[in-house]
Formats: sequence, C-alpha cells, structure tokens
Amino acid sequence: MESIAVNHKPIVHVDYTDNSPLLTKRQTWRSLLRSKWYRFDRLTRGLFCLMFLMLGCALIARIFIEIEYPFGGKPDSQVTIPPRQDSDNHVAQTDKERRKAVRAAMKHAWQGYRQYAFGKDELQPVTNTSNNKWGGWGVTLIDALDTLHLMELHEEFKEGVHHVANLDFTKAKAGYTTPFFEMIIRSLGGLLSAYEMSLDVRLLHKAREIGDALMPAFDTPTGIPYPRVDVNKGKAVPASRVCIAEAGTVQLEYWKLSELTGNPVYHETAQKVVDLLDNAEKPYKGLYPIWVDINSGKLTSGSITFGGMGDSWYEYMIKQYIYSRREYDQYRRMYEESIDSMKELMVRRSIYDPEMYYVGDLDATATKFSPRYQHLTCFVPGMLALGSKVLDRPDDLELAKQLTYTCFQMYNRTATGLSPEYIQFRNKRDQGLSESTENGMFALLSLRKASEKEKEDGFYLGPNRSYILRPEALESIMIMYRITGDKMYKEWGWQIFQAIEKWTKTPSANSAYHDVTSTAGSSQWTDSMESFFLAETLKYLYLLFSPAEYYSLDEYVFNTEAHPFKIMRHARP
Ligand code: DMJ
Repeated sequence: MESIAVNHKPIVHVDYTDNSPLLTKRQTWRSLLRSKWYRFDRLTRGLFCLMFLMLGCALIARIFIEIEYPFGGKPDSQVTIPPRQDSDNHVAQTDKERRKAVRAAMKHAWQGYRQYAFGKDELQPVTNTSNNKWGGWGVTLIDALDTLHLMELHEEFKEGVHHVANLDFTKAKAGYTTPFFEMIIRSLGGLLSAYEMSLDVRLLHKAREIGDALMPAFDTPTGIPYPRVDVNKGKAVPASRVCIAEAGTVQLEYWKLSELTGNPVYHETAQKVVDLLDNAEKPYKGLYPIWVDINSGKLTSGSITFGGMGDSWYEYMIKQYIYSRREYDQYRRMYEESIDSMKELMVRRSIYDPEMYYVGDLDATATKFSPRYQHLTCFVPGMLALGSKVLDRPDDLELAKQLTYTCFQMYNRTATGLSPEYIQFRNKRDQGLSESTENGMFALLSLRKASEKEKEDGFYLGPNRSYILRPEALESIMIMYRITGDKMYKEWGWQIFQAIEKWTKTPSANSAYHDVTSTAGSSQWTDSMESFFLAETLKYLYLLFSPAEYYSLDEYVFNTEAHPFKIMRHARP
C-alpha cells in the first residue's frame, strides 16, 4: 500500500517578529492546516474534495427544498390586497349561475385589457401596463375574439373585429421575427374560428393574410418549417432544428384555411410535414423525440413527451382524423400507434396514491423514464376520451378518468387550489426502464425520505410552483363531462374556477401566480396574463356549464388553442 507522504509542501516559516498578532495567528493556523492537508496523497485529497462538493450540493438541495420552498407553502409574506372571500362564489349552484359567473370573469379580464392595453399583445394586470412581445398585433384581442362571440359579448366582439380589420400582418416592428407555431394556433386559429362564428368576411381576409405571410416558413430543404418568420422581409429565419409540436401543430389551421378559401396549397404544404415525420425513423413505434432536424428530416434528439414541445403533435393526430370526417386513415393509424406506446411505456401511478395515474416523459431512446407530470400533459385525458369515442377504445376512457383525477388533484392538494407547472413522483424500478437522470438535481432530491405530506398527496413539488392561468386540466374536465355525463367533473371545474377567482383576480384582470403553495395573495402575482387565459381557460369553463349541444363535440373540433372549427363537410374535394 502506498504510504502517506508527509510534507510535500515546504513548511511555511512564520515571521514572529511581525508586530501584528492577528496576522501571526492566522498564518500559524494556515500553515498548520496546510501541513495536515498535505499529509494526504493526491488521490485522498481528491476524494475529500469530491466529498465536500457532494455535501455542499446536498446541503443546497436540502435548503432549497426545506427552507426556500417548504412543502405546503412559504410563511405568508405581506398581503397587500386580501384574497376574495369564498362566499363571493359559493352562491352559484346551477349551471346557469355558474355560466354567468364565468362570463363575468371574461368580462372583467376583457375590460381590463380594453382599458389599459387595447390592441397591444398583453395586459400586465398588476401594473396595468402592456407589452408587445408577440409582434404587436394584439394577440390577446385576436385570441379572445371567439370566446367573446361564444359568450354573447357582442359589443366587445364588434369592437375587436373592427380593430383586426385595420391590422397589417405583413408588417411587424423592425427586427421582430414571428414565432410560426404560436402565430398559427393563436391568431390564424382565432380568426378562422371567429369567422366561422360570425361570417364576417373581414376576418377571413385577415386569416388569409396571416396564412400567406407565414407560408415562407416551409421554404426549407425538406419542407419542415423553420420556427420563425420575418414577415417584413417575406422570409423565414434559417435554423437547423424545430420541435415536433411546432412543426406538427399548424396542419389543422392550414387545412381549415384551404377549406374556407378553396386553395388546397395550404393543406398540401402542411400535410407534407406529417408524411415526412410519419416515415421518419423512431426509437419506438409511435413515439417521437422532440427535436427534428430541418435539413435531413430526421428525429434527432430530446425527450419524448406528451408535455411541452411534444404535446399538440399527438393531439392533432386524432383531431385531424375527426376534422376529416374520419377519412384520413393515416391519422387514425398514427394516433393508435402513439397511444399504444404511450400506455406501454409512459403511464405509471403514484406509490402513495394508487388512484393517481400519470404520464411521465422518456429520453430520446425511450429507455429512461422521468417521473413527472406536467400541467401541459393534462390535455391527454381529454384527447384519450375523444379518441375512445371516435375509435371505440373503451380502455382509453378508463385511463382518461384516472389521469383527469390526477390533474384535478394537482389543484385540489395545494394550499391555494391552483396547480403548479408540474408534479414529481418517486421512481419505481419496473417496466424494464432504467431511472432517468435527466432531472439532475431532482433525481437527487427524490432520494430523500418521503415527507408525510408527500405520502398524503401522492406526489411532491419541483421548484417551479407557478400557475400561469393554463387551461389543460379544465379542457380535459370539460371533455370528460361531455363524454361521460358524470356531474363530478362540473364540481371539479367549479372548484378550480373559484380558486382562479380567489387567487389570481386583480382589480383589472387576472394574473399568473408565483407559488401555488403560498396563500400570500397579491404579493404572488407576477403581472402576466397570457392570451390563452381568455382563449382557452375561460372558454372551456363556460362550455363546461353550457348544454352539451352548444359547440357540440360532434360538430366541432377545437384547435390546440381552443378555437372551435366546424368539422369539414367533405373531407376530399
Ligand atoms: C396553449 O398555447 C396551447 O394549448 C398550446 O398547445 C400549449 N399550451 C398553451 C397553454 O398552456
């Protein structure tokens, strides 16, 4: 065995003639420590360093979880505006009353936007300022139009249409490049659906203007779109990759545009993307890693997820099948392949609450499982329920019920009744998949002992505990109610609506909430209201309390931004 080398370093000679006693003391200590430290060989010193580093990390992780984000909420900081009283909303018991309450919420948010941000992209609902981070065409206004119409807010709708009619979608502020997917799902989708509701032809003209302005996105070696377009130059911004949700969630909108204008080019161009990805090599049947190489058309890397960046790619398989009157069998096949593999590899349940099923994420090779459930993934139960009806897959409806339960508990089991961006589960070694290390720090955290709270809830929370007014859980709740007729879903939706009213309502509109485990109220407002709150969240709530024939799922298919499109009359011209 190698002997421990002593005194590798020269001994530091301390000058005791120095007048400064403090300096002398420090130097003595230093030299003593140094001489001790260098008694160890290099390997041992290295191991010590590694140990200290790991201890440091563990400590930080611990502090992070226990102090900065204690489960169950930070101690309340100063509340400047008291939260609304529960009694404000408990009175509404009938569907009619609840619909009225949701309509009032829409009116409130719209009025704040109208007063402080009309024509701007977003209202900042705490400071009552605005931003133009989506190109400055007023994305909130465009996204909200069909909700206004559907809630019979006709004066507001008219005013909105008048504004849109005067916009020019071929011009943006200098240097701004438009995110292709977002503009398609929010603005093109919004205008097409508002046109179908009102038959105001100005809306169709503007829809076509957007559609044309963004078509250069497809000018790539493979036809797979670039993610951004410079409408001022009439060109896309070259890029090497795009995520699958961005490339594969524009087809429904372009198809509707073809149907309404009689020009097949929109649909044909967008359809080529699906054909290419359908034929691309995949790590597992029906599962697509999120990154697509635009130049080769290959699925390159990234996770496999039904959450952010993957989600609506899968959603549009079944929706296009429905939209095409079930005539495009390609979409049925793709959907069934994806859902079968998702069920095989990506669905698990909580160790502590066996009722709680969730869809986790996989790595690009489909061999490592990441046990978290994103709020974004909560659209899945609604999708499964639709698919179960259309394709007669009764098992999918059972899974949809279990997943909706988890989505509801994401709200129900926090102090505010709002849901965080995602929840985490403890890994269980099964299904032949190894544990994912993708979550880095969180893999480490999941090694700690489960708290009583986690055992009760069935899940634990990551660092992002914000609720940004997202719609997915309510989307599924609405669809589940319509498909099963189970009134429990209405109660769940109503409970979530009350939490939204209580914690996110500002004097002018609604704000995203920083930490759903904190009951601090207004100090948690982040001064942001994304357009999907008006386009989706409030619309799905309103439909939940409306008769099932109102925008019936037999006649309409909703785009991923909740814009209802009439199912086409004839699938093939
Ligand atoms: C919406 O813009 C769309 O639903 C999109 O597909 C992903 N999610 C956001 C809202 O959460």
